[in-house]
Amino acid sequence: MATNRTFTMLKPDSVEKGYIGAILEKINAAGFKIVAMKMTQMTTADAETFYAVHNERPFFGELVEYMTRGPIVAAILEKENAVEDFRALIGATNPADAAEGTIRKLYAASMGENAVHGSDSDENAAIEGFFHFSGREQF
Ligand code: DAT
Ligand code: MG
Repeated sequence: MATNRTFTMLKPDSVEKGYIGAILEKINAAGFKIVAMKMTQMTTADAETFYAVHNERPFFGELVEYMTRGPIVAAILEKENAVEDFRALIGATNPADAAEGTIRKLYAASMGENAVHGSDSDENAAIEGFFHFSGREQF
C-alpha cells in the first residue's frame, strides 16, 4: 500500500544558485505538504551510503563529489501517490529529456547536476527519509 510520502533533496547546485524558494514554491503548488525539512551537508560517507546502489557506475565518484560540495535541503513530502507524482514533478534524470515545466527542466544544468532528488519507491522513500530524519523529526 502506498504510504503517500516521498523524500527529496534540493541538491548543492540548487542551493548555490538561490533556487530553494522557487523549487519549494513548485512543490507547494503541486499539492505536497512538507512534513520534515532541514538544511544539511552530506559527508563523503553519507553520500557513498545514500547512493550505494550506484557504486559500480562510472559516474559514482563525481556524484559523491557533487553531493558533498555544499549544503542541501532535505525534506519529506506528503501527498496522495507521493512517489509517482513527485517523480513526474521533477522530470527525467537528464534535464535535456525532462518535460516542460518540470523542476529539472527549469532548474537543472545537466545529468550530473540535476537540481533535485526524488525517491523511486515507497520502500526507498522510507529508507531515505530515515537516513536524514529521526522519527520525531517526521511530522
Ligand atoms: P534519479 O536521480 O532520477 O533517480 P538515478 O537514481 O538513476 O536517477 O541516478 C542518481 C543520480 O546519479 C542522478 O540524479 C544523477 C546521477 N547520474 C545518473 N546517471 C548518470 C550518468 N549517466 N551520468 C552522470 N550522472 C548520472
Ligand atoms: Mg534514483
